[in-house]
Amino acid sequence: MKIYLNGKFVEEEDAKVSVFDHGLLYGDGIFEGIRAYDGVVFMLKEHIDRLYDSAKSLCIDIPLTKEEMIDVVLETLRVNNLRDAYIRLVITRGVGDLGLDPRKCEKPTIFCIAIPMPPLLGEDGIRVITVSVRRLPVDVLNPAVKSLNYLNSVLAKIQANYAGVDEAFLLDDKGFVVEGTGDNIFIVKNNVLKTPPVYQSILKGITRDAVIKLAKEEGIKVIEEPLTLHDLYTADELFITGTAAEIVPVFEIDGRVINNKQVGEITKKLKEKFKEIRTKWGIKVYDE
Ligand code: PXG
Repeated sequence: MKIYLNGKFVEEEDAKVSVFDHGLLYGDGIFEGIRAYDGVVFMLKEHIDRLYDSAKSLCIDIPLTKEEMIDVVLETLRVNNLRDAYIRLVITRGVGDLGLDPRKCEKPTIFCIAIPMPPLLGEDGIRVITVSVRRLPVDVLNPAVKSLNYLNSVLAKIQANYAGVDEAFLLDDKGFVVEGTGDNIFIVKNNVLKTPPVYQSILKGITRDAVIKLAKEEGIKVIEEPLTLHDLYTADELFITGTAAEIVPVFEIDGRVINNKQVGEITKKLKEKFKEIRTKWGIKVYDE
């Protein structure tokens, strides 16, 4: 496996970063998780736009243009001969000293990894619990910034692991359900698709955006509004979306069974539609 690291492709064993890198020392950096399906990088432009927005927010000056960054992703797939892959693109503040002042870091560290990876949570319905760890409020550390600080999600995942379930849902500081550790949440109630709005503490998921667009194309009404646990417990259908997990139905939440542990009609439709567009909405890796 060849990995892009600061302008070069190197073998995995040579893909090393400094112990003085502020990405490692402080979680000071940003990333994207991206997928390629049959030689097309799904919504790559949207991922790159979100990456540069995260960078702007954290005052990280990426020394590549967006077009050059797109080429880094495409080239990483080409040198590894991959058509289907999960891609991790990471930018850190760079190498500095043992103080957290970012002015000590001269240039960002950039790396890109591409590996074959099946859907993260499998293909079946999953079990989730709501955990006591809350999502960070927007005025503390805005979850819209896809930063290398994922401790909030890691702590939530630890609670899910301890409870023996597949995923954790987090509430915001007001008690509304906002998202999973690495995924957005949707419910279906009376044929209406509902999901938390971006003004709540959430990451504006690329898969979330695609699902909303697909639903609208199918004539399904979509409402972005704050959701309570009661809304989830009494939903007709419940599912999560994310690049790593894709679209995954939830069969059980906090012990409440959803839709008799069957994949709901709207979830099924959206999964089918997603399969159709995932090789179309994106950028081609190879000339064919
Ligand atoms: N919310 C959060 C907090 C995320 O981290 C999503 C939603 C979904 O966004 P996309 O754009 O992927 O539809 C994410 C995705 C993992 C993992 O291991 C998840 C993410 C990143 C890295 C790993 O599940 N983020």
